[in-house]
Amino acid sequence: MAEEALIVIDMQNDFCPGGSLPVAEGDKIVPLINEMIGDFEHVVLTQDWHPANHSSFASKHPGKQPFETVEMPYGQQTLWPDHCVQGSGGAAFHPALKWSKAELVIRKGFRKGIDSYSAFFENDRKTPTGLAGYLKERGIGKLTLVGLATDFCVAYSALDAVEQGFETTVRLDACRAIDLGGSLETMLGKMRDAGVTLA
Ligand code: VGL
Ligand code: ZN
Repeated sequence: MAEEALIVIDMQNDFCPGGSLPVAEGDKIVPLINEMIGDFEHVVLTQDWHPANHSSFASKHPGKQPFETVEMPYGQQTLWPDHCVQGSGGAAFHPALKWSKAELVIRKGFRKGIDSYSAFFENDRKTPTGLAGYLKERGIGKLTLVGLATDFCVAYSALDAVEQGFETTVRLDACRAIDLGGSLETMLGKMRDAGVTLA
C-alpha cells in the first residue's frame, strides 16, 4: 500500500492579507490546514523563495506593471509584485500555521531567471525540484494538496503530480485563488481533465 502525504503549498505571509501578493481569504484556510496536518502521517511544505532581483518581479522590468506578462526564454511569464524574498518576513510561513511536523520543506523559485509555480518542476517545465524523487524513494504514492494559490502553485503542482504518477487530490476548501483573467476556471478544468480529484 502506497503511503500518503499532505503537501501544503506556499502558506506564506506575502500570500495572505497584509502581504505583498495577497490572496483573498488566504489566511482563512490556516485552521483547516492545521487540522489536516494533524490527520496526516507525512507532511511536506513548499515555500516560494525568491532572490531579491528575481525575474518574475515586475519591478525588474522597466515599464511593466504587476500582473502583466513578458516573454521569457521558456515562454510567457506573469509578472508579480516583489514577494517571498529569501529570509524576509513575507517569505515566512503564516504565524498560525502548525508547520513543525513537516518532514520536508521544498523551496522553489530560487533561480533568478526562472519562476517556479509547481512543487515538482520550474516554469521551464524541465528543471526538477527533486520532490518527485523524494516522495517515490519514500514509498509515498498518494498526495493531498492544499494551500495558495489554487490557480497557480496548487494547480501547477497537482498537474505535475498526476503526470509523475501520484494519485492526487486537491482539497478546494483548504485552498484560495488569485483568479487572474479567469485563471481559476481554466485551471480547475485542466486539473479535472488531467485526473486530479477535486474535493
Ligand atoms: C505563487 C505567484 C507567484 C503561488 C507564487 O504560490 O501561487 N503565485 N509566486
Ligand atoms: Zn513567486
